Amino acid sequence: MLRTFVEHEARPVDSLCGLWEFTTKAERRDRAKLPKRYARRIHVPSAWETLPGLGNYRGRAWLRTTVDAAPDRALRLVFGGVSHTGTVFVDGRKVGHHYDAFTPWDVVVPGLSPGEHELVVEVDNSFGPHSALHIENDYYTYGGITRPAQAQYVPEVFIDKLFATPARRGSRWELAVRVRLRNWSKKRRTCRLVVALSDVVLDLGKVAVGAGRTREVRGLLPDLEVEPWSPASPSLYEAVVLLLDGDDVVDDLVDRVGFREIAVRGRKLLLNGSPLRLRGYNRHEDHPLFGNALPVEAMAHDLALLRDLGCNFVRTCHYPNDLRFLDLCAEMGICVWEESHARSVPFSHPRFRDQIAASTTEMVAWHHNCPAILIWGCLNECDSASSAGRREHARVLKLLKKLDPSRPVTFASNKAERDRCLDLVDIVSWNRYDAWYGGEPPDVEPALRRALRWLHSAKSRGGKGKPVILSEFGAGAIPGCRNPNHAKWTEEYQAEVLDESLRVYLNHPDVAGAAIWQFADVRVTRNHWGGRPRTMNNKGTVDEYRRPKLAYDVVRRRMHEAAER
Ligand code: ADA
Repeated sequence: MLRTFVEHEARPVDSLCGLWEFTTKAERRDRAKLPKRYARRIHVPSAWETLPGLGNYRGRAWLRTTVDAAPDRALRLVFGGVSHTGTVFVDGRKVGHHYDAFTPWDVVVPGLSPGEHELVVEVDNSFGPHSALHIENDYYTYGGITRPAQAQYVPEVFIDKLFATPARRGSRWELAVRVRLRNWSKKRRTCRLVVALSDVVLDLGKVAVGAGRTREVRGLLPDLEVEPWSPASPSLYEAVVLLLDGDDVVDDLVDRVGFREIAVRGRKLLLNGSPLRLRGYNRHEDHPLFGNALPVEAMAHDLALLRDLGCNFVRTCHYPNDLRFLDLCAEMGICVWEESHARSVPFSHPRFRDQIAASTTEMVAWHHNCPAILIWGCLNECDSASSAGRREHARVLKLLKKLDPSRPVTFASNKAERDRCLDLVDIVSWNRYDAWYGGEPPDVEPALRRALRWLHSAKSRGGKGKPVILSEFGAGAIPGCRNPNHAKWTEEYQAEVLDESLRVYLNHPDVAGAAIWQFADVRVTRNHWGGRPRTMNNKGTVDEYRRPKLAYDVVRRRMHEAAER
């Protein structure tokens, strides 16, 4: 399942999860377009680095299975995530291609004869001129079909997406809906469209969609008496979209919505009209046993630890996350800042503009309805200090606003007083390491005071009066490295840094949110910064296997104290 709940009752769906045949380029002897022999088997989803001997494999590989086609319906292949480039072949014919590990994508294949067909996915995780976003970095780009995949069987006109946006109207709510329909056939087709939420039904009437075209239909479900969504009470409702031919349901889509409104008022964030303070972590999708292909049980375990730590907030640094993780956040009342894929990437890369636009567009298209996502982010620690960099920030932030005007936007900046983009955002977000890359714990408070004084002056060029999130802060601790003198890299020093940072950030009236860098230790690429200790980013409060460091109890105490205030 791509989600934690069933999305289709009427549309037939087959899971593509399980063992596929697998071979890497290094293992191939033939020169054909597709391999003639597959050396071994691999599980979908998984990262190939978890297979013996492939721990460092970077390059191309092929995965093969079979898939059924159905009469009168097209095969729609949906991939939750392929890391990082996937090219799809059915019976040897190329039918689809997608770049970026972190967004879902689909391929519609009409005209297949009913019965079994060969499905091959060529996967590439190499770096180079074809890849602007996956580069040597402070996290690892794994290889493989790393999120669940599905075969769906869709009629000529099918429901592609639902975009649902709740709004408060006094004590009642309304839900604006936009349904995207696609027609893969060579003829114009008409069908009836209905949207339902609990017992409220909105009949959108007959809709015609031209041959090979996409069409969007809008409607409003007014005056709804519903329980709002909040971290304390994460109520969810099923929105059901139906396509009818006469009385027959020919296609459907179920998504979940939560009724909540996030707003910026002065220096505060408001959730459903009340001030909200975000307390939590930056979390990478990374685990030594699974790479970036965490099973849902491991995701739920991470969230259980975050809850135990007293958190209400996760930042999905530095890319869109697995839909199932977002579903769990919605169910557990964990607020999310989700950002499109980019960490300190150079804007000069020839593919930067089209790849960042695709990551941003696909993120909003597939994740729009998740009520837990309160903030859209982008461009972590990119060049926000020059006029050329400002142009790129303006482009991506404007795109985010156009795709979804209902959520505030931000980016995590490490440019401090040199930033030239703060007028472009709703929330000012700072990555600050005042007690790690230079400085010591007593420096945290005066550094924040100075930064806020600058921000709320004309010198910040547009940041004045906006809410602030401390989007990263922390210190590295090599697990088990202990030293009574609190030397750098010890668990003691990390605990001290986090204790002081949380004391300052969680108590300051002008700080609307704080996200520790980071939840767990993660693998980084070998050449990042010439190599980090253990080839890991060691700033986790838990290690890569989720074993707590000394800081765990310190964070837990500070977060719970703040929650009770
Ligand atoms: C940056 C960056 C993170 C990580 C962190 C660190 O702020 O956004 O991805 O690299 O610093 O550990 O230095």
